[in-house]
Amino acid sequence: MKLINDYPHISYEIPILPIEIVQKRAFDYYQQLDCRRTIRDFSDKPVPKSVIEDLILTASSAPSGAHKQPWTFCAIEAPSVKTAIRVAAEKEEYESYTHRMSEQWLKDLAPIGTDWEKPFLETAPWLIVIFAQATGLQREKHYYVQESVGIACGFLIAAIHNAGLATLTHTPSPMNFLKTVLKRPDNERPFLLLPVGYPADDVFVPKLTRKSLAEMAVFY
Ligand code: IYR
Repeated sequence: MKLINDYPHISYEIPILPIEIVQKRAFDYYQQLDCRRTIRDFSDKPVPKSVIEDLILTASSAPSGAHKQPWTFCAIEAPSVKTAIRVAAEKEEYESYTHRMSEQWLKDLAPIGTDWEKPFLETAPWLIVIFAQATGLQREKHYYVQESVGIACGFLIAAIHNAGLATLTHTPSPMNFLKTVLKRPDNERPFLLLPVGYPADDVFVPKLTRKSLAEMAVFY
């Protein structure tokens, strides 16, 4: 233990693995995450609350600006709350799909096959709504809020996949209704909604390819 600016710092070590093991783990994790797909049809098969708690704890291990941890995870299994969210989300999504989204946007979404109907908001056993805290409850400064919460959501999506469950990054727009339905305080802004559960039987996903390394990475 030593003090830096009068704050305690503890010694930290990660095991130094043989390079063959590092290579294998890097490749295996790529393969594992590369199997992840967004699904839109969920089974109602239950998922224990303890699993959701562990997934949220994993998300909350993400780095954040000045370690302010500017996130709130609202986990919903109550059918009445899920129904309230579905009704409000579909109202907004209907407006978006019929009036607000541009021709180009609708064209870009056509291969994915989305529409304004969001049955997964009631079918999935859990919804996790992630809120970003613009400040603390007493207006304390928070830093890099979007980046921090985005990283935490990335951890969460990876953890959900690793656990053998599925999710979907749902961003109803506008999504301020989530703040009302979930009675969140003024410092919080809705960031993302993730239904969590098992895929329905016979799920289909768009036939997509991912960019090659050469298309999306530059080495110097
Ligand atoms: N939020 C809408 C529309 C939507 C937008 C994008 I960009 C997507 O990649 C998928 C959907 C919806 O959830 O349907």
